[in-house]
Amino acid sequence: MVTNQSVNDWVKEMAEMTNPDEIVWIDGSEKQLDLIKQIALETGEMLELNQEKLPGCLYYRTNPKDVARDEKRTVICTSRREDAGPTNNWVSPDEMYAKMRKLFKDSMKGRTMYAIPFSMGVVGTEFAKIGIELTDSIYVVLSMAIMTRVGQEVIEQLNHGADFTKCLHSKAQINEQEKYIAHFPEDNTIWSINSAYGGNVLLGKKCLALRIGSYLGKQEGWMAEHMLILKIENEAGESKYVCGAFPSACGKTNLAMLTPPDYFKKKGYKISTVGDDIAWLRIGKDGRLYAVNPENGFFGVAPGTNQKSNPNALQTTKKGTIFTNVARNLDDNTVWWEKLDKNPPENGEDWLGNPWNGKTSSEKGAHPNSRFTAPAENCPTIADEFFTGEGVPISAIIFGGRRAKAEPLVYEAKDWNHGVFIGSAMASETTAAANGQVGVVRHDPMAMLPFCGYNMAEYFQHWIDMGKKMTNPPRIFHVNWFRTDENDEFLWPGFGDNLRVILWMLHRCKGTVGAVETPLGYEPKPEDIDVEELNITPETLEKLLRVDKDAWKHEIQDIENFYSKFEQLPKELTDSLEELKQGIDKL
Ligand code: GTP
Ligand code: SPV
Ligand code: MN
Repeated sequence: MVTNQSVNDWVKEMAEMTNPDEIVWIDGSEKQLDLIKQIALETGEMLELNQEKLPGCLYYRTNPKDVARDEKRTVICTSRREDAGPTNNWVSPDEMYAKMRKLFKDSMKGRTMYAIPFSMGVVGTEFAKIGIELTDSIYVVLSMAIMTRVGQEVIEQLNHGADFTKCLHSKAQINEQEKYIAHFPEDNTIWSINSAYGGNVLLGKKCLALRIGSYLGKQEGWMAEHMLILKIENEAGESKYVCGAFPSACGKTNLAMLTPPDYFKKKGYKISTVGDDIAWLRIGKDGRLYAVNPENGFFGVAPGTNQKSNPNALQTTKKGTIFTNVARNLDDNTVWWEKLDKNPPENGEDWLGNPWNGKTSSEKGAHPNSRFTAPAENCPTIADEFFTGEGVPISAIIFGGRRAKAEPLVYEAKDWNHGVFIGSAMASETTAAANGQVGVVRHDPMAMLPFCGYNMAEYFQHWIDMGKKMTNPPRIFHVNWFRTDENDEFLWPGFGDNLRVILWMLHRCKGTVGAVETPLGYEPKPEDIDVEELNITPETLEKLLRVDKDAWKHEIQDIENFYSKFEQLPKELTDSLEELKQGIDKL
């Protein structure tokens, strides 16, 4: 029972507005979740999959126009426009509340309002933050129960007076004209309506853990980042941890769960997964940066996931998982997506629910942004540290993008501030993770363009300030697994072989390997990337590492254009840009 008066007052006020038939508090018990699941199966909102092959797994389909994050409908509502900054959509809080109150009026009529108490981070740890999501969607209830820590323990925290983020969601009529994902950082409040797609409705994830989180982090002196967290154990049994910020659908889940090439496995290298999408970072007493994964599950891209590319992710989805917008095999009631295997169903149903023969159809069976929602504890490589919720010390931060040209395989920043510049200047080809055109290069600083809850110039300043507070900051690197040759083929094998690049980074951190200075930063000497048992020619490696003068002249112009959006940028960044320009001119 919730005894916290401010919680009860708020729930009452939201219920008066949305007018549900009843309110059900989620206690997190299996029994209750099972009952709720039965309702979704009876109404057809969700489908049960083959319970022998995929125990506890469900299938869910969204409206065909509601299959990805919607950045145009995502708004930051601060009193002052400049506090949202030039990269966010801004509406004043008064105007947005007024507009949305009308949409939420009676939006839950005839339905149940579920109240989901959840914690981002292990309940009660230093890093953890609490939220309550009110929703009329069973899909949201079951997904939040996978993605976050839900239930009684959180209610106890609330009853002890813990602060919480007020999250309200209604699927309403799924009307794309009236879809809004609105953030009110000054009120610690999130309102989302007329969507049912994960990133727009699982409000603990991008909305709380990144947009509200980044705003709180700025005020409280920590960071909320779109980053994976990876643990690497070497032959000697030493453990190191790295974080990586890549834009949506650019390889975080895959890097976080990577399988070392046999050669490294035999030598005794071991990889574990701490997080695949979000990292919360704090400075420890020893002056190092520590990271936790505030989530409790993975909301991962399905297409491309297979036994070879990411066996750990595949294994993770074998039980207790919700699949969204993938194809179905009607013969055995299982799921399928592009590149899962070479055996698509003949008697299938595509993500739209139409009959689909994967052997003969030229149409895709799964939506390119179809996803799995799977418990982290299913992951064969999940790290012990994930469960303690205590931070792991970060040796390196990796920025990366999906870039066919210009960006080399890897380079290292000269120092923290130069690394912040590299992050601020990042660009990547857009993907199906957000509505809009795919494959267009756009600036996506620190992979946070869609997720920074305040003015991005201040966010850059926050990065620089955090650097000043650390006596032993992580080294910063930039990678690109996606550089292509003249035939548009990837030059680098990627996936498990990315470990080879990470090991170079760890050698740099230790000081056991040299480097070549370029205008971009320090690049590896080709012989320092261990390509043992990898079929790659010295020419290909040279192409991967090449700094192309003409391409970089264009890059610099693009960075200048992007920077011109901001009224005031930290001088450290504009100085680094000037230095880069001079370096490239001299090539
Ligand atoms: P979000 O969940 O949207 O934040 O994405 P993510 O960064 O976790 O991306 P994910 O790991 O799911 O990868 C997205 C796509 O990139 C998948 O189709 C992968 O198969 C592909 N991919 C991942 N790593 C590599 C790589 O090293 N090389 C190549 N060529 N493709 C990769
Ligand atoms: C992303 O788009 O970066 C995701 C999926 O990780 S979502 O949760 O929808 O944002
Ligand atoms: Mn993401």
